[in-house]
Amino acid sequence: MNLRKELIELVKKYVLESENKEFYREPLVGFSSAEDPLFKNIKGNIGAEHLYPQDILPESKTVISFFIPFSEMVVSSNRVNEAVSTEWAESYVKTNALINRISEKIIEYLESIDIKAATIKATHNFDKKTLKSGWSHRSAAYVAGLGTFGVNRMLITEVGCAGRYGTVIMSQEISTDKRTEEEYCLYYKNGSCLKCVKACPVNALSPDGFDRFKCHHRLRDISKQFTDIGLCDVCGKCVVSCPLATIDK
Ligand code: B12
Repeated sequence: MNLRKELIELVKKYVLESENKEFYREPLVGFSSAEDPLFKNIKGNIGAEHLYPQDILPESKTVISFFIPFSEMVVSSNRVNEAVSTEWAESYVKTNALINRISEKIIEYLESIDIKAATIKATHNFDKKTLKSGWSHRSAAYVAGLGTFGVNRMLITEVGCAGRYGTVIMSQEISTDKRTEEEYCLYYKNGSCLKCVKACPVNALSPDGFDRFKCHHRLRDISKQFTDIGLCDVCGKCVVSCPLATIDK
């Protein structure tokens, strides 16, 4: 098997055999070049604090992005009313841990075959004042061809937008993925939908922008309900209201 296939299989195995496998569907993995000019666009878009792959791993050649999609069970549990479901909160905590574990396993494997690698935590790696991180997993996933952005600010993939992203950067060059031409978001496609905008309980979303401070305020309030589960600054109504939250391949 070649390295590309091995890495894809490794991610699938850890997700589909995880102790909470009922939370997930089959993951997606994409590869981009660490030299892709879009990494410069991301820095321009997000700000000077956003890192290049080379800032994280000086020898970086390839960026591995993976998406762990939530199961219909997790998504539909959070559609029921304005309250956030326990399953959504639990899947957040478990998936962040799973992303970090998978990333560490990939690094362990790559180092065992003399390839250097590094990762960035799944979340809680953002500046509390600006609410921006030094590494945007979903922007990297866009570069790796995993999807296109929606009005809800999620990266929408061929299997939907409900799920979470991880990144590993490695020193080995391998073939990269083509970016998708597909415009998934129905508003960007034909001006319809905007269900995410209507679903946001604090009106943080509009087709022209997103008030991340308003959103963060709600997430922090919600986290007080789930202290027994862990740090659950969650909501996800803009995700589960999207008709493309889950897509059957
Ligand atoms: C800080 C942060 C927040 C902040 C601010 C969010 C924001 N939109 O800015 C708060 C606390 C409010 C928040 C809320 C949520 N978050 Co959050 N958060 C992060 C974190 C840690 C950093 C994101 C960041 O730096 N944001 C700053 C903005 C400017 O960058 P960005 O949103 O990543 O990317 C934007 C730009 O790149 C831009 N863009 C515009 N044009 C173009 C063109 C090109 C070519 C490219 C490449 C990019 C691009 O589009 C992107 C989306 O707006 C990431 C984890 C990580 N390190 O990546 C998770 C992350 C973004 N969060 C996530 C989620 C799921 C949520 C919530 C649904 C909460 C929940 N789990 O219930 C809400 C949704 C809010 C929303 N609609 O965006 C997921 C998103 C998964 C997905 N399917 O896309 C992430 C990626 C975590 C993960 N590991 O999967 N979050």
